Amino acid sequence: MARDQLPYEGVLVTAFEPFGEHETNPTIAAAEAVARECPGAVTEVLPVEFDAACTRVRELMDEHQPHMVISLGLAAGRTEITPERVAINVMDAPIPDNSGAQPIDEPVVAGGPAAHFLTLPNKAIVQALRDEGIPASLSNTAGTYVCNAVAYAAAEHAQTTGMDVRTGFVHVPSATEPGSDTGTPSVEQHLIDAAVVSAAKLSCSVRDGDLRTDIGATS
Ligand code: PCA
Repeated sequence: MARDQLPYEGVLVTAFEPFGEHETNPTIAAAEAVARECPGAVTEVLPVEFDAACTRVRELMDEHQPHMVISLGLAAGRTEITPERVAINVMDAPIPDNSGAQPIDEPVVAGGPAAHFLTLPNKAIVQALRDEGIPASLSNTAGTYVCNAVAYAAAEHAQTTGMDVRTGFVHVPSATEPGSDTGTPSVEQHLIDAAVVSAAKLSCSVRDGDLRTDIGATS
């Protein structure tokens, strides 16, 4: 007998381990929130290692054949939840990754295109989060560290395998530590969790295209 499909089957959400000077990574709790609130979604915490993380996201895609990949990363210093528009084919690491690797100006995929547009409904996500009172904006750069590499690897894998999947990336700010003021911009963890859950749910309801709204940037 065919098993009933759970509502969020086919959604893959990845988080990252802590890295660099960060003792925690708020994406882990956000992925746990997705696991709780989106039945059927697959979640996994990736190592902050260029090679291992890119390999693992490809394996997860092969294994689960998702229709949507939402990768999450910490962007300390940002003040808003920021879906990423694009991933570029370069690894230029300002600090070593958690395995000690520090590639400088190397491609994520040798011979791959310079960039991939990410295909989540990013503007619809930004609009929905703003409507919920959560600070959000569209980002035009995912940086050149492990997050960008994973976003690129997933998009490239989707294209080269012909998989019918939307791939995207959402950077989140540091989470506010209760009672502490570190001076780093931060958003409360429960809002980060709510934002990521909303992004996952919304992406499932907007299956094609995106909103056409003027939230681009002049610089
Ligand atoms: N943020 C880093 C890597 C892991 C993470 O959470 C980045 O933005 O590249």
